[in-house]
Amino acid sequence: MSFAVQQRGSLQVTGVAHRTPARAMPSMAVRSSLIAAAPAPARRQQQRRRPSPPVLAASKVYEGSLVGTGMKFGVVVARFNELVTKLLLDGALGAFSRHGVAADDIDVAWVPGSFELPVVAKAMAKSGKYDAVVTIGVVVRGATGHYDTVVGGATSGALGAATDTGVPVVFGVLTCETMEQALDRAGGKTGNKGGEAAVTAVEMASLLRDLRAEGKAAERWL
Ligand code: INI
Repeated sequence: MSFAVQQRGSLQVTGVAHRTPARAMPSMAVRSSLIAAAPAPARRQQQRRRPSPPVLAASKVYEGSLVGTGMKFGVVVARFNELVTKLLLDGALGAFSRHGVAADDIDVAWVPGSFELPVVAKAMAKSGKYDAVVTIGVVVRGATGHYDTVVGGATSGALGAATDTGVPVVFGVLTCETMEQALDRAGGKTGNKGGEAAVTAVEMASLLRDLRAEGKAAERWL
């Protein structure tokens, strides 16, 4: 039996398209028929393993680089729960710096609360001056009767700002049950989500830059 497909190999994060190394693997159709023919316990085991779908030999894989040198970023931060949002902002600025982004290439805008993040994020995205925008906020369920409203507005607003402009708008808003949980995620026990948001912004900006350079993603629709 000859197999005309390959499986995706391990990829380096370089920001360029990769051709994956060849490795003989049965096609999905062939594997499905093998699984269907197997006895039930073996079938269950196969199905649990869920192999990632094979990548065709001719495929080209794009993955954003984590080097942000020369890129420009906007950061919108909520003052509500400022004690924690400041820690998230510090985490984001530190991560940008570690990933090659110059301090001069980052603009920070403060807004009253998380509900106000999207309008400023979208306005910054539409300016055409930024490769990506990061939103930072903290919403604590116990602290508000309108938790769902604030979280829903911030979430859908950030998503809309990104999809309405073609500029990545990264969601660095903590949605927590307690202030303790928020502190854990702002440089405490479970890392700093502000830093993670900044790295996501670099990766997304780089991915779109590479795809656009080859005409494979639409230009920003500002
Ligand atoms: N804003 C937050 O960022 N976090 C919260 O926990 C919060 N609570 O608890 O209400 C909050 N409310 C303010 C809101 O974001 C707006 O600023 C306000 O509703 C005015 O539009």
